[in-house]
Amino acid sequence: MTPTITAFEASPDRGKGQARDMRVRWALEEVGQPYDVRLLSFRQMKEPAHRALHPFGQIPTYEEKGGLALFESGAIVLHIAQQHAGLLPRDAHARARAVNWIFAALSTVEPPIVERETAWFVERDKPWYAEHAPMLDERVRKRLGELSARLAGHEWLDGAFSAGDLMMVMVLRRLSSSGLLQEYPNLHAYVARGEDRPAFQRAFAAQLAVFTAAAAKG
Ligand SMILES: N[C@@H](CCC(=O)N[C@@H](CS)C(=O)NCC(=O)O)C(=O)O
Repeated sequence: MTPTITAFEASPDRGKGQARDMRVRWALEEVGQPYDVRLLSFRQMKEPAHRALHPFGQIPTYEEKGGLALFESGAIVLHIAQQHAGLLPRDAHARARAVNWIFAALSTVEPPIVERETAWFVERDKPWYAEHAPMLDERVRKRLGELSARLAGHEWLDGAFSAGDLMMVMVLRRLSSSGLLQEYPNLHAYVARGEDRPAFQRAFAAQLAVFTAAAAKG
């Protein structure tokens, strides 16, 4: 059975591929697994039918044969990578390290990026924002500097491209319009390498098509 994922009916990022269904789409494209998409409005995301799948009323979710339903982009990408060849190395240690990088992306690199983003959305008109913003930038820079040092001149984080890179590239892409990523040329090039992958391009085009159709409808 073709798995079904959920995504925004009209993504607030206007098709820039920042919504987290993009992580799942990219993983499915990398392993060559076709998928269906159920589009949801913000109202539908908070209704009981969707909350039965996602306790926090968010996207993405993932459903597959046998009744398995998952939420959390990290858990979904990991599941896809475990079910199909192509996103995790065969060697047990290398596989564990790739999983390690998924967690690093989500639990160590993403939080300061999201904190910075959230402050911009909800606090930028507040009197304290001008003082707070440089501190948030510094927290992001700390992680970028450390990650940049580890990546050094390598193509990917640990050998061949893996689900760990997929997640890290997706997390770093959140900084695309911030100018911060450009301060670390190897990370900037790393994200560009991820975005150049044909599977990324297919996933990006698919989510953009959803936004374009929604915009045309008005
Ligand atoms: N930790 C979750 C975060 C999910 C999340 O924040 N989803 C956003 C879209 S990218 C969402 O549904 N936002 C709407 C809302 O929270 O009401 C994951 O990685 O899947």
